Amino acid sequence: RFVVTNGKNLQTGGPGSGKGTQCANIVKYFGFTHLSAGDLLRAEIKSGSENGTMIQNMIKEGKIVPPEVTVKLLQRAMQESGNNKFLIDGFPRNEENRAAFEKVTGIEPEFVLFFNCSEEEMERRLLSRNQGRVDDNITTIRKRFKVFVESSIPVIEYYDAKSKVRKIDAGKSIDEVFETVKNIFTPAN
Ligand code: UP5
Ligand code: MG
Repeated sequence: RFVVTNGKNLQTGGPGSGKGTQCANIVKYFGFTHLSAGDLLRAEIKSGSENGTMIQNMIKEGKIVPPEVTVKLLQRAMQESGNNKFLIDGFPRNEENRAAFEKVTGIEPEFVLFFNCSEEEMERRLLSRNQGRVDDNITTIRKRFKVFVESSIPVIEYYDAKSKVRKIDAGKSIDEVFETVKNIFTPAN
């Protein structure tokens, strides 16, 4: 069991592994502020920002947006939240993003949740999501999986070497996965 005090926790796991779904549950139970890097980037596109076209093109290709953009959005959202307990969802996706975030914010995560799920299951979930995301098509999904394996897994290994990773079997039902998540966040008595 792990005791959360002033948590800054990262949520990672492949595309469609259920990060957003479980973050919503964690927020309800444990009072964290949920910051999805992907949601912040999509909001930035909608806001008509000068970076919007670049971000949109990268998301369509499953590529990782440079940290100058993403870290700034996360920092602003943290400041505006008025909270000091954050769940940062879907970030950092590569070493460059991780290093930039820790340098700029001075924040190291308390722990990192890794939602482990097979590609077959993640693909099934993404193709049946139907929320009109430009990256939920089979061509982009394959690219996202490749980027996850090549760039994001090394970040998980980096945190694992620091004993910060809590690996979760995310292939089960939403409720079953949340039972595991709850145990990780509940202080031991
Ligand atoms: N679902 C969830 N859990 C389930 C379960 N246990 N059983 C059955 N179904 C389950 O879930 C996906 C779908 O599956 C939903 O329909 C859900 O109901 C169902 P969700 O919780 O949305 O999964 P999540 O892991 O959040 O999937 P998401 O697609 O959001 O993951 P990605 O990591 O691909 O997306 P994200 O928004 O983080 O990033 C998108 C893109 O933005 C990236 O590819 C990249 O181009 C860019 N990006 C950056 O460049 N930098 C960043 O730091 C972040 C993003
Ligand atoms: Mg998500």
